[in-house]
Amino acid sequence: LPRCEMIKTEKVGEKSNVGLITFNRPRQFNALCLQLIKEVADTLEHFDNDETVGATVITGNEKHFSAGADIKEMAGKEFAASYKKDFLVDWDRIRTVKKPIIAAVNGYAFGGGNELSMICDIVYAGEKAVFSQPEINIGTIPGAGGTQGWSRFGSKSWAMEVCLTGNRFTAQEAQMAGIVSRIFPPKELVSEAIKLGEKISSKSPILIQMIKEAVKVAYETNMQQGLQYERRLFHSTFATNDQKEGMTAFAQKRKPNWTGN
Ligand code: CO8
Repeated sequence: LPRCEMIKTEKVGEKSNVGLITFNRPRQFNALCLQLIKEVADTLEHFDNDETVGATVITGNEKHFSAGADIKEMAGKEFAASYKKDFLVDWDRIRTVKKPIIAAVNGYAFGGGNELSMICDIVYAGEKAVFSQPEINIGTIPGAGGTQGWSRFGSKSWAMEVCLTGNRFTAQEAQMAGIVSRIFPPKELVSEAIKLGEKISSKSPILIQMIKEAVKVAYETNMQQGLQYERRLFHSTFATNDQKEGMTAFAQKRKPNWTGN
């Protein structure tokens, strides 16, 4: 695993087949400085290349998932340097991770913190989670996907209200909006997310990768192109060993033995 200072990284689950990334800047409420985001991207890429890992959970602590971009680091930025260096470009590395990522959100998920959870493929929240895009209150706007995520995964009305006001929303409201799938008691959240990761890790890795790719296409293209993309991937499953194994095992009434090929 890459050496990290701002996050804790480990392999968890009964078979050590789930990656776990825990933000570790509690005094800064897990604010996402550039180094922290780079460490998250490096670790996710590492897990993508580790054949023993099938999914990764990202979490903070019980009070704070993350208070967003590190405002002190960002305060002095100028347009030209931000533009030329494409500030936030490391976020694209997180968007292109192939294996499923699960966000386990307890406490505050503000600004970039919430945007990071929306890049994850599945979001589980603790009952006391609080979601907000407060950028409007500090002289900027969401920059890591907030306006797009709330619109595409939620709705126009939610996106506008959240981003225009900086208001805070509960886990229940975030679930209603569509950006959270399940809510758990805070103490059970991370273990539930890990259980989900273990379940995903027990499936065929190549088929899991195809499913993530196909679902993501739904948010990037129209229905007709999305259906075509899905059907082509579906056709390609018949070129895999795992399709042969899965259907043979079904007929033989036994558990499939996935190889990921
Ligand atoms: N950045 C840097 N430091 C922070 C941040 C932050 N986002 N949030 C909290 N801290 C620090 C505080 O400065 C303070 O440090 P210190 O003790 O050294 O003064 C410590 O954490 C505790 O904070 P508070 O004293 O304010 O604690 P409260 O319990 O009173 O309030 C809040 C907690 C409500 C979370 C409050 O701190 C707050 O409003 N924070 C800012 C939230 C915010 O505006 N986030 C959005 C940032 S903008 C953004 O994310 C843009 C997205 C662009 C892409 C992302 C790029 C990485």
